Amino acid sequence: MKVQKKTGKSKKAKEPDKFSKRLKKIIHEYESLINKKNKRLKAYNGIYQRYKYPVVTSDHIPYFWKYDLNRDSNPVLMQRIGVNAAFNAGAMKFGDKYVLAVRVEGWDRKSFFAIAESDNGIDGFRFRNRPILMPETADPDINIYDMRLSLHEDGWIYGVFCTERKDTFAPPGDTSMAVASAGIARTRDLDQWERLPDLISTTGQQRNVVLHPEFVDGKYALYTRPQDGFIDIGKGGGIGLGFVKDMANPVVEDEKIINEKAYHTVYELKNGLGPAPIKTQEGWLHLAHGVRNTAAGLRYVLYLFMTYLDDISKVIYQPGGYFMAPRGEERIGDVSNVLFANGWIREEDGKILIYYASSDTRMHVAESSIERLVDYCKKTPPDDLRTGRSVEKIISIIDRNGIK
Ligand code: M1P
Repeated sequence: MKVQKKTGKSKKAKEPDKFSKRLKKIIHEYESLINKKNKRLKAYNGIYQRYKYPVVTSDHIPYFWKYDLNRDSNPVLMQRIGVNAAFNAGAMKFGDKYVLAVRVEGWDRKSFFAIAESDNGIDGFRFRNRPILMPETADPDINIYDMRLSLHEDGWIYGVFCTERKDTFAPPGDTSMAVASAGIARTRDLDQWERLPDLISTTGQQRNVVLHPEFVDGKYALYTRPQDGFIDIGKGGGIGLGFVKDMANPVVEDEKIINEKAYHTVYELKNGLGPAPIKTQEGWLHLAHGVRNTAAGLRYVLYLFMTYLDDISKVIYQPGGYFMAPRGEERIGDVSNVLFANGWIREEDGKILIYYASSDTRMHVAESSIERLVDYCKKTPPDDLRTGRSVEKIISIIDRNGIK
């Protein structure tokens, strides 16, 4: 029975207050997070500098995607929709905004894309009001993820991403066998997307497919990563390059591997291109991920390489080892020990913002420049694939430093 106060009002009359208080708290926490200033970390190797706070996390998802804000249908403001992680974002400058096409993964394990924008690229990332409802092909996507954005010289912004569907040849009872293909969509405003057919490749499944931003001999050039199975690469050994005459009929021709996986390297098990390469005066600069196996599971690190300006199939520089590896809190997450990058932005003054995800959970930014990254590629010793050679390189630096 409700206790009546002298005024005659029941306790229930206070409920709307609780609702308003809770809503105010939710909005306050959300706005405080978005408005939190980022800062450069002091630790610096001369090559790039990390920033302290993640730039996008699952907590950056707008509260109005997660809560039904109607008092009648949700009187105690329970969360109705959940987001598990926000990671593996494509990136580009769009007008004066720094834009991330974030892989958002819900509590239901389904990933989708949503655009987050910032004025300076290092903090203040705020999602647009609605996620992208990606148009489907005749064969609906079960999951989509890891979009690479390429502003192509044909004038379109392309988003190339992985589309995953159940393997129809899976034996009865196998509920995890899947097929990965490259989905393709294009847009002018990052809001309205035109879906094109999925990439047609004869080399098996495809993930980590990236569109080169320029025509090559009048054709679209795509970096691929053929793989025999959904997880296992098998014979598909490395980052490939193939050509497509028409993106509306994307059949890959002349696909060949240009950057191989290799024994006892950081890309021993598999590798894959990150974002679309950046053009520099000395060649195309590429950021990729390399994977090796360990007793604790797979370890994903980032590495760089460069290809010729006039022959994008030939690697000219490839520093040995990794460029970036998981560090501190980055090491822990849904899939621990993973750094993955599929977005970077080049500023007019040569600054480069590298957007990387840690452990399939959240997004970070690190800062460098064209000058530094090209110097890093040219002057860091390559991997000579033998321990003795690695020691010789250290001794050679010690000698050049005049140390006895
Ligand atoms: O879990 C690490 C990464 O695994 C896959 O990448 P790859 O195909 O190179 O192994 C992808 O699922 C990627 O999204 C994920 O970050």
